[in-house]
Amino acid sequence: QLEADAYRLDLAELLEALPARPANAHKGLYGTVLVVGGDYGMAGAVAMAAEAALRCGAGLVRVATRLEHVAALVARTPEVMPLGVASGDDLKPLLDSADVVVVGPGLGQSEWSRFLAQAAVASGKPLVLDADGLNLLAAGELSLAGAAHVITPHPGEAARLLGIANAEVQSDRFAAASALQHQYGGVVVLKGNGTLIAGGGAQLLSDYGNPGMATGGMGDVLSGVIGALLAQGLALTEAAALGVCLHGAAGDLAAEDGQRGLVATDLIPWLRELLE
Ligand code: NPW
Ligand code: AMP
Ligand code: MG
Repeated sequence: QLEADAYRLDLAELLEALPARPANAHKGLYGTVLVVGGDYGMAGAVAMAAEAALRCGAGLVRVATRLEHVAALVARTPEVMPLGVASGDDLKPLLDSADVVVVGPGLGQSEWSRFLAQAAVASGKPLVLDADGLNLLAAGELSLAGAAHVITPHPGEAARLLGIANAEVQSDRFAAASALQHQYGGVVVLKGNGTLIAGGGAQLLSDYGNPGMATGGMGDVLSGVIGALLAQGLALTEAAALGVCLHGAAGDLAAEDGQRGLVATDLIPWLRELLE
């Protein structure tokens, strides 16, 4: 049934979309990704998205998060440029300097979260909307009209966005992905066992990935991967398709040491390896 309904993606073919780096390359060629999120209790989500973005070749990666989380982020990954922000106004200069904005990893749904997400959407920059960015969208707090975007719901988030039960999403994932694309436009990545990518035309299917990936933080890594590919100039569908396959294939390589106990950061070194 799957083969009849969607085009099955091949990682090696998709990787051809990423050109080799010229000898005179500089970081400005590879874009600036801004990750917005990391409310209290979820600082790790932005750390994972940012590190994944760096390991997928973004030129610069900034993070807008709670001030209290900045020191820990720098200590873990000094290449990441985190800044504490208190409001949408604080976010403006970071948005101005970004080529792509990843909104949602660990963002929460507080007033702080809402103001940051609204400022990010208003910036007009290409967006990857995940996690609490999607919850705010489902709650009617954001309007995506006009912004180029990739949304990356897991089935629970997709159910909230569509106002249906989780089981209903899972009973016909093709229909759910297509309903999301009609409702929200842009490119939809419906995550899970057999991730679907819907961008208006035919649906694409990635069968990379494994049940070892059913653990916290996996989706946060994916949002950073797709953000980095967009920042390097890939089109929305291309970045979503390559990002999903790269992430799944990294999960498969990491799972060679065992699925149980696999963690999201285990994927990160494999991302780089696969991109060579
Ligand atoms: P159930 O239980 O089956 O009814 P939530 P979250 C469903 C941050 N994180 N197939 C499932 O529903 C994120 O970035 C931070 C079927 C499940 O209970 C977010 O900002 C981390 N159902 C925030 O936490 C690490 C599926 O959705 C429910 C499904 C909340 O995100 C963790 C859970 O989803 C996390 O990433 C599937 N394949 N997948 C950190 N270290 O900082 C999910 N569901 O309620 O949206 O919560 O995904 O944990
Ligand atoms: P999230 O729920 O946002 O952390 O995202 C989980 C990530 O792991 C998504 O990219 C899923 O497609 C992937 N994943 C989780 N469980 C599985 C599974 N059983 N098979 C394949 N991929 C999975
Ligand atoms: Mg998630």
